[in-house]
Amino acid sequence: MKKFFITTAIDYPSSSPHLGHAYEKICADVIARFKRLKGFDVHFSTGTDEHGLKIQRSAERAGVPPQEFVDRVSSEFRRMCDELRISYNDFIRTTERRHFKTVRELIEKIDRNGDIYKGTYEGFYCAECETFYSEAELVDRKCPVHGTETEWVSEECFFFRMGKYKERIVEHIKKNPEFIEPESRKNEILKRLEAPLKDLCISRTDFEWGIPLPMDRRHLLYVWIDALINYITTAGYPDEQFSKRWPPDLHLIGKDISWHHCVIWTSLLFSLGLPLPKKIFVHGFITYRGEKLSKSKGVVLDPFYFIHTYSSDALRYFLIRETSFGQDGTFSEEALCSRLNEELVSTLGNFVHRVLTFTWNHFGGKAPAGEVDSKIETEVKSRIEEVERLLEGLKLGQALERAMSIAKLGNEYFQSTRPWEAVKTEPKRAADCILTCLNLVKTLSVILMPFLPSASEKIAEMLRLGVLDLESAKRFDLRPGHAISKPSILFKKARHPSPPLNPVSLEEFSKFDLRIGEVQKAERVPGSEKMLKLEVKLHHDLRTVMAGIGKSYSPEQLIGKKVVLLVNLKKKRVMGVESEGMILAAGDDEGELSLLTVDKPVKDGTKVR
Ligand code: ME8
Repeated sequence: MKKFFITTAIDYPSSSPHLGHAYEKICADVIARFKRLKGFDVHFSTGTDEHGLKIQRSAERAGVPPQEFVDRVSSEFRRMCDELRISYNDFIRTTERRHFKTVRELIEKIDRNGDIYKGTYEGFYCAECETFYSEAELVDRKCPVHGTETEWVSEECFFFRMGKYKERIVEHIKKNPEFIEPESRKNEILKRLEAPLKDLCISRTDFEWGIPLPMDRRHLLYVWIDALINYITTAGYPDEQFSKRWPPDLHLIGKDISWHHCVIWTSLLFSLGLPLPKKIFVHGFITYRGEKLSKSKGVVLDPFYFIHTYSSDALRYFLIRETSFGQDGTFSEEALCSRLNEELVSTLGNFVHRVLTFTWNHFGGKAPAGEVDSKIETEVKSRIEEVERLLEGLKLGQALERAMSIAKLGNEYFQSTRPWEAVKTEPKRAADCILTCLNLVKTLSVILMPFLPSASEKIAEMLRLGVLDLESAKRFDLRPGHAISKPSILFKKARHPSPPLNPVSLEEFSKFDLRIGEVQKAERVPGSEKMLKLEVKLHHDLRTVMAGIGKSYSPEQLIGKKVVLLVNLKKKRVMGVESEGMILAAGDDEGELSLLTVDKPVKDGTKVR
């Protein structure tokens, strides 16, 4: 079996994961799942980068010991991967024993090779990206990546002789055009390599949270060296499996860390005498309203919110389909919602549901005795081959578009063959159509697996099929008589998020007279499930208020409740009753409502401000 070893960056668990982290893991997962479908023995690693100044400071701010801090935050990263259905084989944490062992052995080896020496470092350091900068690299004396203040460092440290590998690195990049992709990123690296390559400071003595150097335990290893070595640890070093897995076929990383991988990592591997990765693919950034995601700027997109609101498949679909892999991509909840409703619900979900319910209702849940349409079979085979080519070339968005075009083709074919009419007049034509469509659905369950694992599994279950490989997706071999399960819905339509309203001034807000009142009486309004007629006591008057909360509250539950009432709303007749205000509740029209109330005793009639 051919092997495929793919890695993502390991994330800093200095704060909760954001959508950029999710994006990278999803892209890697699409590739890993595709390779498995093609029969490769895949090792897919991801994890967290847990040492260094940035983590130490985050733990201090949280007031907990660093180990306790990283245990907690790393588990959030892992949960994010699990909820996104990331099919990693190893979730590596750099605070694990196995990693310490590898790091120590390899540092000793580099030292024995004569590539480590003691000296004095003077320069700038950005703790946000854990990177050293020369004065010339700073922008307005700030970090060129984060725009934050850097720190002046002047201390005795150990150096790695990175400079001596410069010519070999340049030669390797030039001789192997597929080593760094996309091309623009490769050119950036080559351009930077035109300047002299300095040796790298690889130790610090002014913090505590890291791996001590074997040759002098007062020095802690520079966190990037510690982090990069994770790829060797996860490959199983020094066990036998290491030699089978090494080198990585693909390192997937973001554009801010290409130098660390293409230059620092490459020179470390040269020093260690290990083969280089076959490819470093540099992806772009997910941005929001034109801004970088950044906790300090308050631009944080929480992946859990999108997974729980729209499903992990919908988020995966959106991020892959909306971006061009290798370039930056813009996130918008509105656009996510549209793609879910228009493409996953109306195209894919609709096609699968139509075919399976038709089979269930008209053919007793079994594939009918018909013949498959060979033109459709040939067309689907060629589209799958196209998806395969695009995925091999890491054109993830285009590959997904082509895979979804098979569902579109299915809908068009179903619509033009009109089996709902043919079943009465030309039963053979209806049987041919449904058998062809069932095979199309089978194809989709396989080809969509890398992108939409949950939906694909659900389709395969409804078709009562086991795990299939890519070759089987190209064959229309689902035969007459094959029994399916009762169909169910694949994707639910989502409501569009409410757009933010125009800003209001305090003066405008103060026009709303909101008061606390107590519900004295409550009764249902005949003929309506939703409407309740309430009597609400304010300071010295009693208001009759009609409230559409009858599906979430019974009249009995409301007696004695303190509610928030808009008292200066114009009077309005509702179902024959004059309503003198409106009570406030959270939720939408159709879902569960929750009344706004107060959490301390407050006199009736008190103003809400
Ligand atoms: O750099 N969009 O960790 P990290 C897309 N620990 N990707 C993004 C992104 C965004 N908005 N923001 C960050 C580190 N990333 C190191 C890696 S590897 C040996 C050590 C990507 O948590 C970023 O480019 O800052 C990187 O690939 C990954 O998320 C982790 O970033």
